[in-house]
Amino acid sequence: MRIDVLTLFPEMLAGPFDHSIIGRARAAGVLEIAIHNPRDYTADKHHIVDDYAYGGGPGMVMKPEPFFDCIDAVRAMAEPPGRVVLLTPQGRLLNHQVVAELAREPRLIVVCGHYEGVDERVREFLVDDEISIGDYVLSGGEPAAIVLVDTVARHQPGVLGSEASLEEESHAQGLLEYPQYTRPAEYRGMAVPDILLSGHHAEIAKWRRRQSILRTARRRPDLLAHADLTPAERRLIEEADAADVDDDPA
Ligand code: 4G3
Repeated sequence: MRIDVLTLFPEMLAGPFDHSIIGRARAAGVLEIAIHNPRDYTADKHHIVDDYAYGGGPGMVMKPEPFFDCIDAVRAMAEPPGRVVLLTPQGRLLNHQVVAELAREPRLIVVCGHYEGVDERVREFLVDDEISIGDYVLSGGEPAAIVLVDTVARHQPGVLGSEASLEEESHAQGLLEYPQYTRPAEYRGMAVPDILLSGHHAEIAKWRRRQSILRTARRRPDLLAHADLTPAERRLIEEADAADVDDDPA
């Protein structure tokens, strides 16, 4: 997969794209990332990328020409043309399903907005998809682009340790993750649950599933609507609700 990122602040992205999951995906050759600055596609002496809003009002608006010219040039660099994604608070909310959908694309062109927004003609005629990483406003789209690229990178085959780990992850199953422990078995009087030290793999799997379900019911009941639960597991939640049986402090 190839991802082209358009940003007026390329320095904000260089570091994050060189390390951890994204760095590994690039090193493995399953993800190619190229960063472009629309300012480099301006023709005027001062390389102006923003202007006052027609109709007045506070703040600046990003001009259309640098985006159109930059995307024309970027599209000519490789095939296929690529879906253009704008990161904006007005976009559809990013979640596991949206990530899985974007991760199947052979190419994405990700646009980071700034100021009070971009000229509406960019949205209307250049952008295919508007995505938001959450209901809050950022100073610019760059942190959102890092989130998007990271989540899409971990869906590329061969990026995670084993193919199984993505499916087991939080949200893939519509459930939150179960509690994890490592050594020591007791630390400052806090013990690891006995079951995890028992070596009974089937019992451990049952305990983890139960923890995932109860934790999701308590913290994110909205996720249960789409979770794949057996009737017995649905009853478990009702019983826990009635008895308030829950070891989760949250
Ligand atoms: C306004 C994305 C601001 C319009 C970007 C871009 C939050 C998110 C910006 C626009 C952003 C988000 C830049 N803030 N929740 N700020 O994903 O197109």
